[in-house]
Amino acid sequence: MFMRIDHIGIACRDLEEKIAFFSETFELTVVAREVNEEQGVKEAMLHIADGEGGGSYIQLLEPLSEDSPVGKFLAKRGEGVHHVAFGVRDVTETMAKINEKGVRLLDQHPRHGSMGSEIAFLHPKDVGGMLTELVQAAKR
Ligand code: CMX
Ligand code: CO
Repeated sequence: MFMRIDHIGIACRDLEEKIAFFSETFELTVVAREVNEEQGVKEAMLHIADGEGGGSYIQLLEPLSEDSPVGKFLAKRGEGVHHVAFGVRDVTETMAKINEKGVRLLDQHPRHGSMGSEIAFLHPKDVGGMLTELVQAAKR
């Protein structure tokens, strides 16, 4: 089902400060910066490696508002790992397969993710406390 870890999403208060930290400390390169209004985030993707069906990244996330998913997370838990995203071949197919096993989908249909990807989230309470994202990378 999972081809690779696509990214680790990290909630932060100051995107520019965290981009500087991650790129300088770990010698990572920012390959995309986007504002995703639907997800309520301003984000940056830092490339780590290339894998089957797409790359793997660190995703830095700053909330656009306090009542967005990342805004609420920061208020409750502070900065840190927010979600883990797995690369899948076909997100719609994978959502259906996982939902059949009783895991709640937070999205009924795939949404737009970073760099032209299609994404969907699984409820953290059904995945041992880990907010889980499925990613079908854009065709290269
Ligand atoms: N990881 C693990 N648990 C989480 C969590 C996270 N990121 N976010 C919330 N939770 C837990 C909370 O701690 C809370 O648990 P308790 O009841 O035990 O305290 C419970 O889930 C409910 O949390 P809440 O603060 O009341 O928030 P909501 O239920 O309103 O929303 C969630 C939680 C996961 C449904 C919502 O954040 C969501 O839909 N997320 C998916 C979309 C998203 O996160 N987008 C931003 C990233 C975009 C991208 O990657 O591109
Ligand atoms: Co993500």
